[in-house]
Amino acid sequence: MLLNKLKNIFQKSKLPLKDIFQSALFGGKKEDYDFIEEQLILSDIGLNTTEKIIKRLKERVKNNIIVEREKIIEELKIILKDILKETLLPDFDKNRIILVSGVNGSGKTTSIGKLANLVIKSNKKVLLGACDTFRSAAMEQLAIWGDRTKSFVYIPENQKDPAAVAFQSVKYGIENSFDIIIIDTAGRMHTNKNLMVEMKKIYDVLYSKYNFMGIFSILVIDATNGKNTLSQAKYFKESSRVDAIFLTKMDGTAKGGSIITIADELDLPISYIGTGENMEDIDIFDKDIFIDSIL
Ligand SMILES: Nc1nc2c(ncn2[C@@H]2O[C@H](COP(=O)(O)OP(=O)(O)OP(=O)(O)O)[C@@H](O)[C@H]2O)c(=O)[nH]1
Ligand SMILES: [Mg+2]
Repeated sequence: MLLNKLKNIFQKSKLPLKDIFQSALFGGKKEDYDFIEEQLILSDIGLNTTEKIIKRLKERVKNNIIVEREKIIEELKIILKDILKETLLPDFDKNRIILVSGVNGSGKTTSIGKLANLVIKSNKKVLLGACDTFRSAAMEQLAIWGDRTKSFVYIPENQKDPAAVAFQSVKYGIENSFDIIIIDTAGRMHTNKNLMVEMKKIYDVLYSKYNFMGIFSILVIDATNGKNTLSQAKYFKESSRVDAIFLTKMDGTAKGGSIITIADELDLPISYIGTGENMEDIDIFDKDIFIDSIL
């Protein structure tokens, strides 16, 4: 995506800080820090992350130094860029299985379509494994993405166990020399214990049998869901290994503060962002552009 377009997308998630900072000088006093702390929390940054930011700000701005408030924004940018991890992308030469999980409606299947389209453009053969056996409509939806992207969709016959389907998809993919196998899973609420156990089973089967395929596990998070997603995402991270986050719906009303909090608290890198409903609406997350745009 063009740089300006990407900036516009990110600017929608702007932190509501700047007007306040422009108002006066920063004196490095307790009330100055309290004020910034309050503003960060009002910007949807979680308590832990806010405390981390304030601590680092104090280290960077020597006490009692009076500086322009603009300088504080620059310092915050440095701190926030440091808090966000470096973007982590699958290496499609080495990570041949992409496992996709997330809560209901977060955008998993759509993002799989986008990823398939990306990979196919580099002349690789892609298989999509329809492990969302929960609803038949889910398999149909994946089949549509298969048609659009010209990737093959493995649809199980008489097999309802998603872990078994994951296994079969990969087996089929290897036997038929597919380069990349992307596994779609059913959306699940983190509070549904059985479904989380099922997710772990998919994960365990793949890792025990096909670790050599370089599994890359992506957690899809709806960026417009705010901090609610944090506890959900923590459960996913606990029940299966997650390598990176795919942030969807960045074209919507995503809040910059909650994105920073999610990435910080989960201690996970962000890989891609979804910026619309079409297969081209995918971009690599760039933390520098993101932070410069939201502050
Ligand atoms: N605007 C926008 N919409 C998106 C994006 N990604 C997905 N969607 C929409 O979000 C809705 C849900 O997407 P799905 O891909 O079906 O989500 P899912 O996680 O597979 O859903 P379940 O399988 O039911 O859990 C659809 O209407 C998608 O078009 C995005 O980046 N931007
Ligand atoms: Mg789906």
